Amino acid sequence: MKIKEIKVFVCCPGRNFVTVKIITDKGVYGLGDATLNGRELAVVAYLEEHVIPCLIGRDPQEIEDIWQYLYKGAYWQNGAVSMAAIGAIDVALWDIKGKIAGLPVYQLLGGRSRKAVTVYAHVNGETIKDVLNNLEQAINQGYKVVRLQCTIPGIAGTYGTLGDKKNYYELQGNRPLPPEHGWSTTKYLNFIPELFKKARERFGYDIELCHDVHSRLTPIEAVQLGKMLEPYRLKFLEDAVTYENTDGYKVIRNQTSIPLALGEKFNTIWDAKPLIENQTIDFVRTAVTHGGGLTPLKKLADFASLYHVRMAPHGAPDLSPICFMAHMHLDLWAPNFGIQEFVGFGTPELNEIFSYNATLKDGDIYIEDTPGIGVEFNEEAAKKYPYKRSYLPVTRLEDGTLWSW
Ligand code: EZ4
Ligand code: CO
Repeated sequence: MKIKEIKVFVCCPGRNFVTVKIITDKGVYGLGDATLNGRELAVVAYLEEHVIPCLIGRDPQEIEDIWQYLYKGAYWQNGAVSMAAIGAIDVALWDIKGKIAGLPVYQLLGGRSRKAVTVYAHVNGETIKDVLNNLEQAINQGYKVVRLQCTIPGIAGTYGTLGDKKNYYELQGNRPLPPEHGWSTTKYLNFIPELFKKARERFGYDIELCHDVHSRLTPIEAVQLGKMLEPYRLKFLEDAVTYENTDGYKVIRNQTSIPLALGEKFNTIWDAKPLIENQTIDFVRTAVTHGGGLTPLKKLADFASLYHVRMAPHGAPDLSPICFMAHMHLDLWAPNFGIQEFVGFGTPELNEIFSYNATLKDGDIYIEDTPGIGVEFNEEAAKKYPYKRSYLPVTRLEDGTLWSW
């Protein structure tokens, strides 16, 4: 079997997605997600100019060798652009292998370790009251784990909240230049513990709660937050500090018992290695798309399992349904799966382009046993929604200093 052609599609059903399709000489094809929010066309160029020419004529069954060839062979290994490109190729090859075998990909990874994938929902709002009312709805819908974010009074465009928008697709799909958001650590630390205090007072401790700081704090500020949140027993605090400051996580770890999640921006197992082996984090958030595919994520999961670190893949709306389904296979298999981030099944426009069989019941996702990854991509529908340049926001302190996003 040989790779005959590789196509790259960019579509914008509310937000941009980059999709890779590997077509073989036997007619079997595979799909991968190469979406890198705000830098989509850099990945397209990386694929079209540098990756695809090397792959035509190769045996698509040699997933490991192709991964090593693209990663080590480039000499300039890692980085967000290259890993999104390699990740998409890798997932498309697993999709092909599953189709050849007639098996869903989780079977190829080692079979299922659980009946379904437990997810955490996003709950947010403009006031604590709004957030708690939305949390009540989420609990009634059956969610067992929920991420709480609330607008901080006096902070324009607080991370994780929707403002007057209905959903994340409406929020983030049309930003021809980066919007500027505000930040004040003092206002944040004075406000956010109250949200979790009120949530526990009203709903008790059965519902599991998490929170995403989005790398806005310094290590010692994260210690203060961790200590203030300890009584409310979070499942995890995500991205307390920017991931480059690996030693900063030791500062947090040594002083608060709050569980820590990190890694949506990791590109390789090497980014995660010191944090895992020093046991400074509890959940790894690396996505299949941004971490270079299922091949390295399987290794990351096995490595993390040695240290009781669990997998909690990034499930933001700027990952396509192909990544979502790849995560379903990874999560069904990984013995050290923790929790999957989930922001809903998307918009009608998105589902016109990508179709897949997944159902949500009592906060768990079930997938159907389809060979491969289990996603279909409608090329004609994708053409109706052409690429639109769009950016993630930047964050500034009140005095104008550019802050971490
Ligand atoms: O930063 O979607 O946990 N989810 C997040 C998201 C991501 C953006 C960029 O991928 O932190 O908001
Ligand atoms: Co996050």
